[in-house]
Amino acid sequence: MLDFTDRATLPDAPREFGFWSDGSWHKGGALFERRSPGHGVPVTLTPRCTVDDLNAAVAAARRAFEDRRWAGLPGADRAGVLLRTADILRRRRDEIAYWEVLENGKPISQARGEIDHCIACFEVGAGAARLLHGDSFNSLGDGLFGMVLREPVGVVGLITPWNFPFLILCERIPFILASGCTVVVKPSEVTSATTLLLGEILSEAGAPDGVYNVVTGSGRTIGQALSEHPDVDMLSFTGSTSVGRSCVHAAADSNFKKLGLELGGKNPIIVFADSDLEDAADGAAFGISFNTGQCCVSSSRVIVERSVAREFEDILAAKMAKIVVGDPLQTKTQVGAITTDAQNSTILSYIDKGKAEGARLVAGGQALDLGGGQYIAPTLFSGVTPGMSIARDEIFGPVLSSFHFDTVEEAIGLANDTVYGLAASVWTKNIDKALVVTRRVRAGRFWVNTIMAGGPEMPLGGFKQSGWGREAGMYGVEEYTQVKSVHIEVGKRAHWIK
Ligand code: TXE
Repeated sequence: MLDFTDRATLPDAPREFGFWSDGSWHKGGALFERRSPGHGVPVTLTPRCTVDDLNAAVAAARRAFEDRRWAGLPGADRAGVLLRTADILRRRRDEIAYWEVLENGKPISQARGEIDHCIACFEVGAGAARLLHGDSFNSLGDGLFGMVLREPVGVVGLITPWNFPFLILCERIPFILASGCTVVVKPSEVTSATTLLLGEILSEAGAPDGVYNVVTGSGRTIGQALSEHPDVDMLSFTGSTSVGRSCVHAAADSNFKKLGLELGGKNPIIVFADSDLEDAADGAAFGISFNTGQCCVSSSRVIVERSVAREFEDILAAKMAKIVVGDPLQTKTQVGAITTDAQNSTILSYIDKGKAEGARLVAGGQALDLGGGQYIAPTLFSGVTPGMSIARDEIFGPVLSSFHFDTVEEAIGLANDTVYGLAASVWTKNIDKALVVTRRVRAGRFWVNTIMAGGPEMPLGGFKQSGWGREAGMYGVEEYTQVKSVHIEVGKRAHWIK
């Protein structure tokens, strides 16, 4: 029996999972072995599903949608399932967090906080299931009444990444299910365990068979087949911009399925001289180190007013040096392991590029040998100019680039000088400056004197090449619906043929 409390240790042998389809576990053929990025030992075995497995799951989701076992229920009944799911997650919180740590490498205390956020997502989703409604038009004259119905889109395909396997899932699933849609999920092949566990949790909470299905495997086979599946009505994809682009092509080439996309970011944090520099430095250190910077809303570009730049960078570098990097199973750890070998190489190559392109290394800048896993020290480069690759590319690691500005216009220009528009923040005590910058910086999520705060009541999503559509809250649930205009004649029809 594994212990999931603060005394948690590594499993003696990797845990084997089946895949979840049509309300039960199924044995897969070939298995994928996942090694813990924090410890280097095998922790899970998950199926490499076939396209036949995927087709069966889509067929189950289609049946569950068409016979109205889910969409036909009162919203209150769907809300009941989502609230019971929240209760089960509360009970199994430490267990889900444990598998998340072992497959992803994130610190256990962070993972537990993420599960708390996931519980909130299910609670907000339950509210959305009850509140979702359309509109009416009483303005069409006495002879006609208009209603706008909100109807579920149908079968949704959901493709998720490895950086927040359970959190990104839970920022979508409650809202997909609240709308009355059914779903087939394809998690990242390296972090599938917790997405699979949600299958048995939803089933225990009363979700009918076929409403939630999980098919595991590689992006190139299962992800691609899901994105081009002719019987999937909508695809929600979170991941790299390049795969997002291939999903757009796949949707167009198959059935013009509706798309929701949350893609990359190169998020600015603007620090004015009149801000509380200690607060701003703490926000910047957190913004780039949280989840080892493998976060789509990581604040990876700090844009600081020149008159305080040196002072600010000194405070920031001192804070970054104090961050506790280490074994993700230890509760004192603040920054864990880099999740994949490929991502580890990518981050280290960008640190080399930063040095080669002439940026000044102020903090970190190296891999850390902490035994068994792959770790990188939170890193700060100063004197970064817009042409450098560390200024332009999403590194997706704990590497922060610092730019300097003299005027508000210059700060806004630097912030918007990116193809992305996912998130941004501004730090100032001047309300006028805060509002000017809030209005002018193009980003889907914005913070003033704070960072990464919020809850599932608020919508998530990006401007520009950071994506299409919004997830979470009422905006999120509405994405999974389509509207139907209904026109009702009142009284006797005025005849066309006399
Ligand atoms: O992502 P992929 P990768 C960014 C980040 C990172 C880079 C590469 O910059 O360095 O992407 O990461 C599935 N059709 N982000 O390569 O490949 C895949 O199996 C359909 C930002 O891991 O986009 C996984 O489930 N699906 C991001 C999911 O897509 C395919 C989070 C994401 O993997 C597919 C992750 C295909 N052809 C990476 N190929 C964020 N915005 O949070 C792969 N997949």
